[in-house]
Amino acid sequence: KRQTPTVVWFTGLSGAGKSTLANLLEQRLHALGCHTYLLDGDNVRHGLCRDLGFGDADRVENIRRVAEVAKLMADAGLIVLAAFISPFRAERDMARALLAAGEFVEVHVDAPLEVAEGRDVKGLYKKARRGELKNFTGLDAPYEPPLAPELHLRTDQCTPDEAVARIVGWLQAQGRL
Ligand code: GGZ
Repeated sequence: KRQTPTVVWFTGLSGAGKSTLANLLEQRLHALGCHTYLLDGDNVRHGLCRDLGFGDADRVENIRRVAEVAKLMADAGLIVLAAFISPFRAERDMARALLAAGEFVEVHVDAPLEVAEGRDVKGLYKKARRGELKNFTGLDAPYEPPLAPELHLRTDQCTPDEAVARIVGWLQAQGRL
């Protein structure tokens, strides 16, 4: 199966749907015969980045490491799916700059804060509102939305299936799948 090494970079608030879309996209890509690797907080913050917290400097370092690993995996020929809040434009641009032109596909997984907070799958927003969790993105830590992402998906206005179909369609139209 022919595929072009690509990093699909999902950015957005906690609860916006990054992991949901990344996991579903991975299923679709496997069905198309693609080789992929999914990087997210679950497999990174417990290992490679277990020494890092959620202050600004630690988030910067988290994204720097993930971007370097994503680059290595893309060099190995994989389609890499990276799902991190990645709140700062500068670090997302740094990740983009590590890769060849067209290899970095920035996907803004966008839902209004009220919607993301309303989902609160893990109860983290509640904790943060009670003051038990500091530096929570969207509450007392910043999120800088992308200015020119390759894809902007409003997850409060479409189903996960629809959102992922848009990503697959975009990758196919670009000749990357
Ligand atoms: C934001 C936090 C925080 C704080 C723990 N702020 O929805 P989740 O739970 O499963 O995903 C969030 C995850 C964010 O980790 P990232 O590595 O993606 O962040 S960053 O890119 O900013 O480095 C959330 C949980 O960790 N979590 N504390 N204070 N999210």
